[in-house]
Amino acid sequence: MNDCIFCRIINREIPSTIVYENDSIIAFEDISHMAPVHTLIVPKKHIANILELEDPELLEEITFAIRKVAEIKGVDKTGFRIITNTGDDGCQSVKHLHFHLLGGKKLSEKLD
Ligand code: DGP
Repeated sequence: MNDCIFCRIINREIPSTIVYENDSIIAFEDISHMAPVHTLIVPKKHIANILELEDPELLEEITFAIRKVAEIKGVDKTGFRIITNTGDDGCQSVKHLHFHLLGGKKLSEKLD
């Protein structure tokens, strides 16, 4: 998937600020921060979106990575929000499964 921007970040073809990484997951800072903490948690395997996620072990690894990133970014005690935009109505712009971890302030209760 050479045309996938997140695959290119994973392959170090595009620089990013990496927050956490293991064999199956990478987490890096979102290029356009929407909150004081805005980190993307991304499986290294190219999966289009959450509807294509069929591996329960990978889901467990994503959950583990979310917890790790929340600790690293210092929002595990204060709270945060996880968002995975899916498809056109969900405004998914990058077609590689990713989870936005947002926090560092009291977030709006509004969806948009
Ligand atoms: P979404 O709209 O849910 O598909 O979110 C994609 C996010 O990816 C968006 O918040 C901006 C971020 N993004 C896009 N291109 C890059 C990039 O080259 N580097 C980084 N760090 N983030 C990117």
